[in-house]
Amino acid sequence: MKAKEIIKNIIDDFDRSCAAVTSSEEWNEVRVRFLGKKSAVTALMKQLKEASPEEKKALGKAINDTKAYMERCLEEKKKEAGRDEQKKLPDWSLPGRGQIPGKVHPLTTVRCQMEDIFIRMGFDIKQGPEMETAWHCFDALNIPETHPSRDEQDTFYLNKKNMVLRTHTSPVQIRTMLEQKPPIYMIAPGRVYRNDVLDASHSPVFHQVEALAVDEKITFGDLKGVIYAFLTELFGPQVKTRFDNSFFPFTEPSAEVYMSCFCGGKGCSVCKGSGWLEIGGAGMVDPEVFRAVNIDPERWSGFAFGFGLERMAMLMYGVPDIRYFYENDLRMLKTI
Ligand code: 2NM
Repeated sequence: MKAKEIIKNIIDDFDRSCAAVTSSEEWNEVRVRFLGKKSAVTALMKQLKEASPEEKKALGKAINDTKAYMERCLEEKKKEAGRDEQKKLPDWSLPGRGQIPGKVHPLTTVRCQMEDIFIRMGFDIKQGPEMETAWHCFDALNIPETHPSRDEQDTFYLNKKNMVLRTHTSPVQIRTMLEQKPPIYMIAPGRVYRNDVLDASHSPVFHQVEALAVDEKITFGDLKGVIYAFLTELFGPQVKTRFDNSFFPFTEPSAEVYMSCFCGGKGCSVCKGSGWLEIGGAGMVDPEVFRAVNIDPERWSGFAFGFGLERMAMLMYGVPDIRYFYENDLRMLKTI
């Protein structure tokens, strides 16, 4: 076989082998096979010694050109492989995956807003036990032994005698009045329990925010003024308040508290056309309550009121069902 033909075969073989390279190991195999000591090109170089001077010149050039060609091809292939390998690396410039940050629960948000307003009006925030004596929860609040709220249908009684899960946060007011001398300005936000139906507006566990002010010459006008100030701070200056007569064993007189609806009083589905929303109860502390905690009702007077935290949050955010607050459904938690 003539040298020219041999070289052509070598180049054809090299081209096929080089094109098939997919890894750095294969690339190195091809390099050794075609340019190493035992390669066909090296063998041709050895034959060169036996060639005539004219042949030597032509064949030498052909061999060198072939080696140079193969080196170029291999270099090119190496760069190509480098580019491919770079493509496999992560693209650090891509934006990160979306993170869902944690969020404050809507009930906590509303409670903190309410606490903030009362703190600015000079009220302290007080807490007390959720397991209460029947005395703190009922007797001291002038709730008689026969009152329906003391029925097992409404109150969770604990195994220990005369212990209950508190049905309102008023026992915190009782404890505060037993511990502190007036003047007292305090609120008691907290969890309360009722052995009640469970539906869209009732839960056996819910939260109240109750307020108490005890001082000399506290009047019903003070009560109305504080509630008005509180509601306009919470909802805005357009809010109107209305008080309707009511009855609680622990206040006299007692009132139901209404605020103007978010529809502006025109009437909508939330206020059922009335333009008013019932949001809580209030009244002047009954002298019997003062006597139970050794405060002289001849010298001191006071007002108290209470709101349901869930009801407030439902009105503020348009939540149609109280149970949504406890299910931890992200669709609910994300939107508020
Ligand atoms: C309400 C409504 C009216 C209230 C009364 C007292 C206390 F301890 F001072 F007598 N604490 N909370 C009260 C009065 C609570 O919630 C609807």
